[in-house]
Amino acid sequence: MNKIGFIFDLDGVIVDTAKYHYLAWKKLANELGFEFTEDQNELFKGVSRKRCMEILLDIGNIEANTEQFNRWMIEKNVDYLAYIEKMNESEILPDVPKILNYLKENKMPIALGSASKNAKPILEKVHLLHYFDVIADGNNVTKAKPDPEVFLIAAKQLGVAPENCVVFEDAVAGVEAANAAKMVSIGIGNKKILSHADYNFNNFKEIEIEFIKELTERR
Ligand code: B16
Ligand code: MG
Repeated sequence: MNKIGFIFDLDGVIVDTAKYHYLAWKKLANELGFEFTEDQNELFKGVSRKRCMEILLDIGNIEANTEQFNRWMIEKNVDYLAYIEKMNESEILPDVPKILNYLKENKMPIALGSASKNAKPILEKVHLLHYFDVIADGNNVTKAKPDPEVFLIAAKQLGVAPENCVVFEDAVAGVEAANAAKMVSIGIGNKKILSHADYNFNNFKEIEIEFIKELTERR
């Protein structure tokens, strides 16, 4: 078996925190006097907090100075953290532990590659933090996905060449980032939307251990 690094996105891959991001952004939008729909929330997936704030203000046609912009971002995050506080193992997406256990048992390096600045507390809440050798997240990066920076940092910290890394992603920007990093991209979710991924699965229930084994043997 070759040494392959496995990099997991967080929101939409390990847990579905998008619903909490949505509720927190919606509350802010409503306070600012406009609606924010679940469809619009799709634009926020995999996108940095700052960029989300910019898109939200565009939707509401609102101009903000830096002080307001930062204050609203903090407000949103405080509301989001209240949801995170209540999370537990039941929110882990189906069969994620099956893959993590297999990788751990076979001593494969595992990293998180997420845009979130709240990644560590979320992994702690759902009791998955101990699986990860490396956490690359919104706190380490200067350039958001689709820039490959977060995945390249993860690979470097794992000590694995980018071309020997496999990325699990649910967002178009994330798949593009993995491809730009010359990593194997695995799209989790709608195949039509994630058509640029090297492989596609609707969820981890569809991923057989045999497939993971093949990835480690082929490279
Ligand atoms: P935070 P991922 C992303 O997570 C979310 O999909 C995106 O909606 C969010 O804005 C971003 O994290 C930043 O999150 O506000 O917690 O720093 O998919 O990259 O794991
Ligand atoms: Mg995601």
